[in-house]
Amino acid sequence: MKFIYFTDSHLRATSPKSRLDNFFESSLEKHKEVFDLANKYQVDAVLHGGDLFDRPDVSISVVSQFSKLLMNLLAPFYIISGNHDIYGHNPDTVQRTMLGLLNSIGLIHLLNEGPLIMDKDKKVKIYGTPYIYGMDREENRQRYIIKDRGDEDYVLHLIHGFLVDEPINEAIPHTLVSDIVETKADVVLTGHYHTGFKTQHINGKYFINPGAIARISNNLVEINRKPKIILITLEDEIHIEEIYLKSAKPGNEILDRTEIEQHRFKKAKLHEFQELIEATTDFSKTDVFELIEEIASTEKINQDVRSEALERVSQVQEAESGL
Ligand SMILES: [Mn+2]
Repeated sequence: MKFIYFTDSHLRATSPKSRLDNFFESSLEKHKEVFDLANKYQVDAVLHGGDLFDRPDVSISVVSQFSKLLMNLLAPFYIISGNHDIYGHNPDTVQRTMLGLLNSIGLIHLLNEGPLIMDKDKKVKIYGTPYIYGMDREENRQRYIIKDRGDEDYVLHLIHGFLVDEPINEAIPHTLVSDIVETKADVVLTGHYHTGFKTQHINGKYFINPGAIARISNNLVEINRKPKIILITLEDEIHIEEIYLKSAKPGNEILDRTEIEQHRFKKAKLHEFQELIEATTDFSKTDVFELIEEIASTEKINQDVRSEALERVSQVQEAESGL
């Protein structure tokens, strides 16, 4: 059986300030190429690692134009929700989002609950673990680990979380591949960390994050990174192939470096530091949920108060979204 995997599309109508091109048009071109590849390779499913949309309430025009592309995709499209797809980092809100809308009309299929079984020449079980608040805190590590296996030939596991191959700054909650090698999944597919990492092959298992299909930030890593997708072929063995997208333009054509160039001599060190931070995190440093968490832990505020604060912020976000 064949699958295409890609992640972090961040579809939105407006262009991020770092981009020189029309971000949405470029996004549509890339997705068209991905779906054309899926049709050409006759894959059994397209798998997406989450953050399809940049916000839970992206505009109707974004959803309708993307839906037109989806209608030309022959294989089913399976996805888990990422932090950007939902309100308040809470996957229970997904039915009230644009991702939930596409799921309810059957254009995409959410894998947030329960595994899917596909049975053709091989029996394949696909698990989905959506992003939740505090996903990469130690108490949530078990979400990354599949404990049981049945009679299936292969197990795939889609996860939206900060999985990395090497330790990074401790201040940023993350999970290491070495922490989850006991998983019974054969192929672990993650997103969230836009830079991605080199595919890890450990004890016969694959740990894969090809990096975001979208390039949002103008740091050096992103400028040199070329968007790619993964072709997974499950026969008697697992074959993993990387395919770079032809429609993705070179980073220096689409990402604006002027501000950084101007400061080249004066503030080189500062920018180096800034780029390190940006490369290791894709969420805003002023994320209200991170702030609540920080205040709650430094001020030793109890769990009930913390949960209530998070719940209220998520209600306000949703009320203000206009959906
Ligand atoms: Mn993302």
